[in-house]
Amino acid sequence: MSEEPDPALGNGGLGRLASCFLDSMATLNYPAWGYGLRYRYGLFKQIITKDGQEEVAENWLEMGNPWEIVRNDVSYPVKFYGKVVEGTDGRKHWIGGENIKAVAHDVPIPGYKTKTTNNLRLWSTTVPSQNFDLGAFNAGDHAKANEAHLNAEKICHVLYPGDESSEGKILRLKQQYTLCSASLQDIISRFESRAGDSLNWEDFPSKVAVQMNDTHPTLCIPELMRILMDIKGLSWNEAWSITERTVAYTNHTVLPEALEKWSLDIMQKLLPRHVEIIETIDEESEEAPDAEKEDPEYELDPFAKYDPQLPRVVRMANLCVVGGHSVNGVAEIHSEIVKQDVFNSFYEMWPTKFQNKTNGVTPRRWIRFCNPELSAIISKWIGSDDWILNTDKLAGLKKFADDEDLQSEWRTAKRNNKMKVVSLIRDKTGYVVSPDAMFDVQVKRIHEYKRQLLNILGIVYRYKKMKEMSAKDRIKSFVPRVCIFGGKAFATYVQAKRIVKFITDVAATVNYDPDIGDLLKVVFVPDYNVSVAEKLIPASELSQHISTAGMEASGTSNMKFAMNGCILIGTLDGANVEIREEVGEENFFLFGAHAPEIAGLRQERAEGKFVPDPRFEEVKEYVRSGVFGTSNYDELMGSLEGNEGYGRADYFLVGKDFPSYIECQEKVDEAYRDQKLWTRMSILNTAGSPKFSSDRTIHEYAKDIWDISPVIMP
Ligand code: 4GP
Repeated sequence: MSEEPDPALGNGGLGRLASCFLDSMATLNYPAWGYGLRYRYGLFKQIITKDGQEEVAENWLEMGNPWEIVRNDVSYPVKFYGKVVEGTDGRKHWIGGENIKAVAHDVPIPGYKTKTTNNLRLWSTTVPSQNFDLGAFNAGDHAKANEAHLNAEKICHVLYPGDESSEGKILRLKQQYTLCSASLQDIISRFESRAGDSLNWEDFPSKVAVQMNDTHPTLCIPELMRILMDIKGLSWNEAWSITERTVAYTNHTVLPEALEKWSLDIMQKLLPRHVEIIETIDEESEEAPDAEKEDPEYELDPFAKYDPQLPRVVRMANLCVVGGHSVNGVAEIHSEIVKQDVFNSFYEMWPTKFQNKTNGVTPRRWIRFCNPELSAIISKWIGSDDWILNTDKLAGLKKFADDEDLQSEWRTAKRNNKMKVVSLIRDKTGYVVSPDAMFDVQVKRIHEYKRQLLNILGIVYRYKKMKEMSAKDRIKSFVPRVCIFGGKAFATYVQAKRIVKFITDVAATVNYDPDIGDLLKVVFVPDYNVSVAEKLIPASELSQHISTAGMEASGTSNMKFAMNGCILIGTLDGANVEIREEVGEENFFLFGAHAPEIAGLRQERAEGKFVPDPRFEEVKEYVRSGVFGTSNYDELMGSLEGNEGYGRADYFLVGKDFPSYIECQEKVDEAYRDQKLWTRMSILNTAGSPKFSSDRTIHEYAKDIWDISPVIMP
């Protein structure tokens, strides 16, 4: 039974990666802190109804949080709006405006088998005490008296508040600035108190490294500049040199719509001093060598307009690249795309800034904790549990991959884990599934580029073929499968929500079809989160990582599945490429177009030159015939065709990859029929996963970007 809810502090791979990093940094004794916001409510709790996904508030703090220590003694002022004036001292002063207070909540992060415990410091927001309007309150105007409170507290109300309205946009920018300002003030105050009388700002970059996890903390750059110049009295050149050597940037996505752009108007009002600083950074960066190359205005100018009709925007990722000393992608293929495509002009100008840091996951949570039975088997066959701290030891399983005793223990552990998921599925969906079927899983945020639609259309194709056969042929031709989905669609992402609804409709038809029985079940597990992942991953036999090549930066669940002896079906994308190299090509089911082909294929598609496979046409027609209920799937199917009104024609190339996907799925069935072969492949996935420990990743960040060494407390 679970005693407490998951912390609702993240949305997907980005936040979960940070959690793995915290575990590794503490375990490896690196002196490191994590910073974030203490959201009162998470993204949302997902409920699945007959209409698809519904969102309700995720009140994870309802029963309190026993793991945090409220630090009322650690708080910092944060300002918004106001104006900038020049003081008699020649410094800029940011005055007036709205003033709030960020209060620290500390979450201790103990390392594994070490005394080191690091800190995750989360900020909540409130008003400075003198801001409570006691006069208004006593005069009966309670709303007015509480206004400042509400304004301050709503900053940390929810993770990723809707940002379609301008209020929503302002709130998000306030969140980002609060995180940057409070965290930097905290870092600086620690630096000053440790330096004592020998304070020298030049030492700052050798004592502090700030790693920006995506663009949300970009404001660290102008904020550090502001503090150093306006408060500490340094010159522009001094402050810039310190900032640039302190800050580094990790890019986690190449999707243009996910690269943040902030309206200059909003930023100007909310953070007037920061806009002055960004403008100066912009002017200075234009003087960088070779800036005239290509289209420097467009590429380099953080203010560059996408369209002269649109208001000016600040492109946060560009600012990160200009202001940081290091830029990294999160898997080899992704880091190449970052250099050759997304930030190519910058790369040509500063080639040495760019690096790769392939993601990793912590083996403590993602094997030892979530899969105790498999862990015991691994320790027994390797001869110790050292692998928990040194995943290289997992390679020791390779030599036993065909050993019948290991194989039998391995299968028993998988079967026991599957039994737990049978119960979970029954509890959460009411569906009864067989533990003898293959568990085929796709769990991740619902997004068109991740192509849950390809998976479900493959299932529909399978179902149609089953229906066309006699009972005898059906049993001969198909391996029984339980196809499991999980993941949240962002509340305003209409197409993703259609996909959720479609999956649940297919489930409702297939699961009650007496012709099919246990040969095929489809399940959408509601409210996917870390706790659900901890159960599903150890029980999975096949997992799907089937994004359009070039679009998934890395993926991290692919690593967790491989570690737990699950075999992957996937495209050559993100970390799949490296996983396949490590576990061996014969232990990975590969299909689909490759990244360098994608642009050409899209062009072909747009020009109407694409000839769809008849099996793809057949499956769409079947869906449209109404087999899966009364819903009209015109928009969904139309998006695969680019019919008028449905936008870009199959931008994610579901149609192009469909034939190779279903053919690959036939190979999966074939391999699964040979349980010895399958178990060997499974063992070799675990044995081939040492590289994907976040310990390896963190050692690389420490050495190549932060220049820090482990510190063992006496
Ligand atoms: C995710 C990427 O989509 C995923 O490929 C990657 O593994 C993960 O970051 C960690 O690097 N990005 C996000 C996001 O979650 O919000 O951009």
